[in-house]
Amino acid sequence: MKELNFPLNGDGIRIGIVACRFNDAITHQLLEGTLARLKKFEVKDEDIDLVWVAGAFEAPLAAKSFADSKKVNAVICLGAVIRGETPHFDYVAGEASAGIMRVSLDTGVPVIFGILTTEDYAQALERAAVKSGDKGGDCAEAAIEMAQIVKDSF
Ligand code: INI
Repeated sequence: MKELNFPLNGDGIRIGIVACRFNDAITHQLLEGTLARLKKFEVKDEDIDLVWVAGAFEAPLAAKSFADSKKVNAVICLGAVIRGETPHFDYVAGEASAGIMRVSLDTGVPVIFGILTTEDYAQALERAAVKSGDKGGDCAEAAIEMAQIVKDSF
């Protein structure tokens, strides 16, 4: 058996970030954690592109534009869909997650699902804040790891 193991190394990896303006205070927390963790693992600032979209529903298409450009090794989508705030939670959250997975599989470019889906605002804040859940940081690590797997492994 050959187990593929390598330390996280973001040097030379290019990242596209799609950030949702809806619930933007949450997205900013996620973004802060993502950028800090990308830096920690040596992703260069000039190798990061950021685009803002209206909400989670728009995230898959923006992610596809990044992926199709072939200028990034991974895309990270950041946002929050909060059940308490919308009767169409299931549509927005469901389409965002399905769309992101589809873009990833269709293009071969890893697209990381950093869109929180929570019951209420407090839960979203808890998961997003750098000092508590730091989901944005986790997404940065997942993006680097997947970029390395796709680039280097097989
Ligand atoms: N978009 C979100 O990112 N989060 C939400 O919680 C949300 N709610 O509550 O509706 C939301 N709606 C907007 C949606 O993503 C689109 O931007 C909009 O429908 C225009 O297409």
